[in-house]
Amino acid sequence: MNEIKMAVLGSGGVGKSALIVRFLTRRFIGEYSSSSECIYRKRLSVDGKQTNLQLYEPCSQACEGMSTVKKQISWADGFIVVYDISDRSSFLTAKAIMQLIRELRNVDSLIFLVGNKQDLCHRREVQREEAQCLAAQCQGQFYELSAAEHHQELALIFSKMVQNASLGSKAKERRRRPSGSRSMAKLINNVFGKRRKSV
Ligand SMILES: Nc1nc2c(ncn2[C@@H]2O[C@H](COP(=O)(O)OP(=O)(O)O)[C@@H](O)[C@H]2O)c(=O)[nH]1
Ligand SMILES: [Mg+2]
Repeated sequence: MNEIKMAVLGSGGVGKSALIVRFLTRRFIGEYSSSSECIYRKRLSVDGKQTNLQLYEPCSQACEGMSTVKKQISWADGFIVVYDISDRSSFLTAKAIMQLIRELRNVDSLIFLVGNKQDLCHRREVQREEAQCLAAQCQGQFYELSAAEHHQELALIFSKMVQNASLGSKAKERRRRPSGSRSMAKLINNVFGKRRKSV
């Protein structure tokens, strides 16, 4: 079974829980607990293959030290870095997180930069162009939306992330496993009737 691990990062109050809960339940509740870190799990079918998606959200308080962020960065296959378009400081935090991800991980790891709370565009403090530019600099993709109002866009972002992550892991597997050992795996598979787990 495919495993995809995503970390949803960003400063407190930008709407990380709102985005995740909206994606998982289609509902926008409005108030979310922020006192503990959470891993949400969802089983999906990606290109006909069963996939376990894990979404990690760190707690919004206290545990934002560098070593914690570094641990989260090494754990995940993909990152959704969230800021609030009506809060400039949240964009600066997102920028620091993106740069740290690129320092610690190679360009294979996926980063989606998401500007949330688009419904508050009358209080906009971050221009789209600036965010687009940051995403491009960090080889990431950029989206702007509102967890409160846009369920479909949100579902699209998550499914893109899952699809890209699963393509990425397939490519990695191909690179790791030369064709000789692939046919050996097939042989073992045929003999024992079980697929060998890739390491
Ligand atoms: N107006 C508006 N408020 C939002 C949106 N998304 C989240 N919020 C609100 O922002 C606050 C913080 O959201 P939360 O998901 O707890 O943020 P987190 O700390 O990043 O997990 C809550 O009061 C949410 O209702 C949005 O798209 N628009
Ligand atoms: Mg939260």
